[in-house]
Amino acid sequence: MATPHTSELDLDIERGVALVTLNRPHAMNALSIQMRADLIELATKLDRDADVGAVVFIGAGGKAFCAGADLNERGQKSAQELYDERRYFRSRWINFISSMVKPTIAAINGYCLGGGLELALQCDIRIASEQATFGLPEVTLGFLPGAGATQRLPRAIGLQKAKELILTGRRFGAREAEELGLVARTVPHETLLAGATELARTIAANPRLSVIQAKLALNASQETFVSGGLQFENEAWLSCLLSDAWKGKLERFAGRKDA
Ligand code: DAK
Repeated sequence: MATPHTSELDLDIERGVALVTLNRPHAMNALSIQMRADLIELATKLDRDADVGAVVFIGAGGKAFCAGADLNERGQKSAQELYDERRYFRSRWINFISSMVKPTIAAINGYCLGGGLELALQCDIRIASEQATFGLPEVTLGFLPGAGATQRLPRAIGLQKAKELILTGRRFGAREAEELGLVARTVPHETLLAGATELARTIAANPRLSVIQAKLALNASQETFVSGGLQFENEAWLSCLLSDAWKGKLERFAGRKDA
């Protein structure tokens, strides 16, 4: 049973895993301005919460992960209002999940469109229900994906495929998403939440520092030359050496051999 956190988000924290549910099923969990503000605030809070080792994002209602921007809300605003809103939100929204140090998983349980897919692209790992449908329809609406997809999608699936998907705006299913490498795996609809939670638990059970440092080193691989990334990897490795987390693990392993 989901626990309300705000009027449009649920939050449940159990055994090191925070489950964040986008809760606007009447609107296919489309991103209202309020929900976006709440998500930004919550991400910061969860990143600082010592009880949280990994975060799973999912949509309420079983039909949609998130159908993108709330088009009804946007349609009622003037260009000036949209301009002001974007000026405020863009820098906060564009990296609010990707800048988290805790690992994040998008459990994509249905429609994952536009800004919804851009939100999922900020997550470290995406798992999809077989019923999931993806798409970046912005160009068909007279815009372009403006919350990161033009940069993150090519890195995830390659430039040519990203161009095909963004320039046509076509929808595609979970199998294709898996073949493209956009999702790590596709699972039966009814097992999605359990699968994503189990994955998050496995990650959260590992020593916190090594998980965080590994994530940051992996992120660096996408943003620097190899030589810079290898340097970053070395610094990340050395900082793990200064923690005690590894000692017990290695001693137990060595003791097993001695016994
Ligand atoms: N926003 C608001 N409400 C939405 C919604 C959305 N994005 N998507 C669905 N809903 C609402 C529907 O209006 C409907 O509400 P009621 O009529 O029941 O009150 C309810 O969810 C159920 O939707 P449907 O009856 O349409 O359900 P179906 O199963 O038939 O279809 C669907 C589901 C997700 C395929 C369909 O609803 C759909 O195509 N939704 C729109 C998806 C979409 O295009 N999302 C936008 C992605 S692009 C901007 C302009 C554009 C953008 C940003 C800014 N400016 C002008 C600044 C675009 C950004 C994007 O994210």
